[in-house]
Amino acid sequence: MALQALVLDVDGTLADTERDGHRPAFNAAFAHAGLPWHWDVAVYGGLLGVTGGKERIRHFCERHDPGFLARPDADEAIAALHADKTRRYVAFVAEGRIRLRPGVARLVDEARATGLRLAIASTTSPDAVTALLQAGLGPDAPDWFDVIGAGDVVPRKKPAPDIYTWVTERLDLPPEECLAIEDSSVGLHAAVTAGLPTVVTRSPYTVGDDTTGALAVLPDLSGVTLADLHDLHRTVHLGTRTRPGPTH
Ligand code: XBP
Ligand code: MG
Repeated sequence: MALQALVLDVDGTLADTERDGHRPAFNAAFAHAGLPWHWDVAVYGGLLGVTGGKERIRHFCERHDPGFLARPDADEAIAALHADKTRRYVAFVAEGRIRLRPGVARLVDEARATGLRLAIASTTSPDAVTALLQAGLGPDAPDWFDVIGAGDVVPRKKPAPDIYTWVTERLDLPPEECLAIEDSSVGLHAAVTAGLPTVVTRSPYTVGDDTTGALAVLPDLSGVTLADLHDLHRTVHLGTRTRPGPTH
């Protein structure tokens, strides 16, 4: 079966967004709301196991500020904090503070030039995805993607497979005719459980993640051509898992 579409994760895969993008945006929103919370680099790394910003705030409160969750308007307060965080993140990205990872823009160009379909499967908010695509690839870039699955379109976020299933259904493709690119064990688990062969490009927060089940594990996409990805994808159907690409 030939490869028909690349399904790309966003945070950690298209760009290293977490440490210097999402994290300071959360902290700025907390400070603006007069909250004494601050997520340093190490604390935030621990919180990344919980995907989704609202879910991450709730998880933090359960452990460190249960009184906040006892407020009658806790759900609305978390949603408002997260909306403010997203606006701040979008502004950071629009200022050019976050760069795409090596090889990403070139592979997207190659895919477009050869008619390989593109899609996004992310836990982050749609506005955050749009901002990163526009800042990194150009103002029209969101239109290059046939499907953008992001945020709350599925109630169960990664590591649940739902966002990948949501995307492949809308692509109208069997999952095995797609190739996912992910950076984390939670993302890998989501993609593989949904049936997509998956390449992992590790990011700073995910260097120690378990990558069992990945088709290949690469430091990044520099030097990786679309032909390499087609070759890797072909090995799935040979059943050999002979990996022609570099596996670090
Ligand atoms: C990563 C996430 C997100 C981001 C923050 O998503 O888990 O929650 O950390 O973004 P992915 P939001 O790797 O699937 O792109 O605050 O918008 O959730
Ligand atoms: Mg990711």
